[in-house]
Amino acid sequence: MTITITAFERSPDGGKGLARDTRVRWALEEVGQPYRVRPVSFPAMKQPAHLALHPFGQIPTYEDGDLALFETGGIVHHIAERHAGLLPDDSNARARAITWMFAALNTVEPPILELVTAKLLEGDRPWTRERLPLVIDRIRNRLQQLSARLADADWLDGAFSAGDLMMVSVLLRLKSSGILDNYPNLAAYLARGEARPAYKRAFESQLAV
Ligand SMILES: N[C@@H](CCC(=O)N[C@@H](CS)C(=O)NCC(=O)O)C(=O)O
Repeated sequence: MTITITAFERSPDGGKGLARDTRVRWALEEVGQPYRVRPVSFPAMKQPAHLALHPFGQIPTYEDGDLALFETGGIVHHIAERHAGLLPDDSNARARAITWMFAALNTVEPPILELVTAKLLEGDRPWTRERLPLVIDRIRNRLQQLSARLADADWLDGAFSAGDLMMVSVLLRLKSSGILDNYPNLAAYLARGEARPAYKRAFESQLAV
């Protein structure tokens, strides 16, 4: 049974790899699992057939035989539990790696998404000029803390894990903003993630679509 994921038929980022199917592709590439991609259009995402897979009408989804999943946290965690390569064997180290996945999605990604909303969806609102510095401050606060924890380590907790995959995926959204320039260890961390052969394969495959 081949794993099938969904992705944008036409990604709004024009192939920069910021759509969230990239992190699922990356996880599958890291563990060496082949997969198929079913592209979906924006209207199709809101139709019953796709809503049956994803209650919020979004991508990506993941199908493997009888199992259908949505939410990248759940999908990447499932891939990491089912295949070797993304979670350590030691149970405490494994729990910490999973904690970093949650930290990426629940603590670091929300302020970064606020910036995306402020710039792309609310850029023309009169209050955006005042709001933007507050949003950027919240991001800087999180980056400062993350940078302090990472220090001069390569990865967040020993070897590369699903926690790093998720954290790098979340930080990628800041790449063009210049905000990471103040945190050289985070910029280097991002570059290390992007340099992984599995990430490169994931990036190239989403770009091809
Ligand atoms: N929390 C969800 C977010 C999914 C999400 O926001 N997907 C975006 C693409 S990256 C999407 O489908 N946007 C279109 C829409 O919401 O209509 C996850 O991590 O899977």
